[in-house]
Amino acid sequence: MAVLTILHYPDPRLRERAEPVPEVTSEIRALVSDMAETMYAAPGVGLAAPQVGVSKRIFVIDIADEDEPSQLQVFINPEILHLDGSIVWKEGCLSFPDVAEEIRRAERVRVRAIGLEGQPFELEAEGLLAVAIQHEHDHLEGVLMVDKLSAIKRKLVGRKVAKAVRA
Ligand code: GNR
Ligand code: NI
Repeated sequence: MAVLTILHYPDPRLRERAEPVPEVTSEIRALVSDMAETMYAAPGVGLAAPQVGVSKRIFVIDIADEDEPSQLQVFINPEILHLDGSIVWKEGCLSFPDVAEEIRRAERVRVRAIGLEGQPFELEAEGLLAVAIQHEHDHLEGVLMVDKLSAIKRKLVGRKVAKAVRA
């Protein structure tokens, strides 16, 4: 187990499209375990493999409150099957320290993925879980939350991250 280094914007590795996972091996399970440890240490509600420099289609999410038992959800080769509705959420991203911005996304999402035992599953989510699934899925496509902001806000966010990373 290890806490991995999280890449910060504008690292070019955050812009790559991640590769599908051909098989859930013990190496993949070890990576997922490190990703979960990294997410909890941060702490964050999600983490995608490209954020730790691994170009694979994997993300982890845990939206349980701090006073609740942890509920790790692992998504390998996730596919968004359906989106509907609209919701604005104040999002953060571990690759954008000190940034929180309101972003509009779908309110509900249906996703198919493979779990840690290699089993396919489907899930319907709304609220924070739906937002987090879309945020993490974007990371696998090299899409970042700043891409959803106006050019002016994007520039401000870039400067804020540079300052936070220097500090
Ligand atoms: O920790 C995180 N919080 C968060 C809050 C609202 C919407 C999305 C997120 S994801 C983020 C962790 C992260 O950067 N995942 O890629
Ligand atoms: Ni993020």
